[in-house]
Amino acid sequence: MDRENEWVEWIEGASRGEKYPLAKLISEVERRDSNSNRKKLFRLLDSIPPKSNTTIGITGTPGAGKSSLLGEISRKFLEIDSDIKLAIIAIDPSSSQSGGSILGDRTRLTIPARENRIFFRSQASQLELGGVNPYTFHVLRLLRYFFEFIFIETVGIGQNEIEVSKISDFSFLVLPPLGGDQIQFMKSGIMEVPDGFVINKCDEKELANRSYHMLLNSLEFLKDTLNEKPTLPPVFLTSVLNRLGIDELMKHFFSLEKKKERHREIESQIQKWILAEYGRKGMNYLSPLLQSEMERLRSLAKGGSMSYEELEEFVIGKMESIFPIH
Ligand SMILES: Nc1nc2c(ncn2[C@@H]2O[C@H](COP(=O)(O)OP(=O)(O)OP(=O)(O)O)[C@@H](O)[C@H]2O)c(=O)[nH]1
Ligand SMILES: [Mg+2]
Repeated sequence: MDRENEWVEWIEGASRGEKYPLAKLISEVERRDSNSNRKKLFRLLDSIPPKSNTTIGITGTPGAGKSSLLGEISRKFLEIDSDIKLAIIAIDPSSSQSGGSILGDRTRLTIPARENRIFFRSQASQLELGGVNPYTFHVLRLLRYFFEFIFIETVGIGQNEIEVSKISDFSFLVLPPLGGDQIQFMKSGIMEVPDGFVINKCDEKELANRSYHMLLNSLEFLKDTLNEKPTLPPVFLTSVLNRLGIDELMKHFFSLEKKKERHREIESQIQKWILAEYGRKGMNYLSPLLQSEMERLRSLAKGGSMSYEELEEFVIGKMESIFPIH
């Protein structure tokens, strides 16, 4: 069967909620150098009526309970009688194992095989600590054709949190109950990014209250340091262990009003791509060139006929001749 016919079949299957054809489609957009394939595939996908969807990035410190929360949300989601569908992409820092096994195993969540309202996918991370994979964006684009809600779990705060907030409509930071070192990073400005905070593992009331006030104080402090005073993002207290606070969090997720235009996401991806591509091409040109210049540079440096600064200027001049700035 030719490729496009196969794709049409997969798209039909995925639209019916079948997991295997959807997994096939995902593999297709995750392929390296898949530009021409992707172009055709997304053109085919555009024939499906668009769905309205919300994408939510769940990020936070390792082991804070992100997967457990998503597992619990999935469980509750399945109890609700509705047509809407939910997908979860977990960017796994340590493993490239496929499927929902990781999330499922960790959270002991068992989803009936025939259940087609929920879909899990793990994606190997490029970075050691769970950063967004270059293909996450395309997988997200693809999932938007089939699911109303899409969660993306990534590990880490700071850069990863910013990355995921660029490709999702909303992002939430999950933290364990707070300690002194957390207060430090809150002051660093990272706290401006998320649309909400979840303090998980609030198994005891006292611990929960203390953490809540600590976080609130830090946010107030941060707010005071900003010129444009933002409204404080909501803070949720949860315990997966005692099944506390999950309903409130879930209700909030499902009531979020879209705030981001899709084209902003595309702009940020294009910008990222251009920077990476420009840099990669630049290095490809420069490496052999500089290799052959190295001998000359070395002898110039050795002979003392050029100062260090002149050598620097010389190399920069070479680079500029390849990639003119103006
Ligand atoms: N006491 C307590 N433990 C919890 C709670 N939620 C999760 N855990 C435990 O915390 C550990 C880590 O949970 P995960 O859900 O894997 O955390 P994660 O943030 O997804 O972890 P990574 O993806 O590895 O960063 C597991 O042993 C969970 O059982 C909670 O509310 N209370
Ligand atoms: Mg996890």
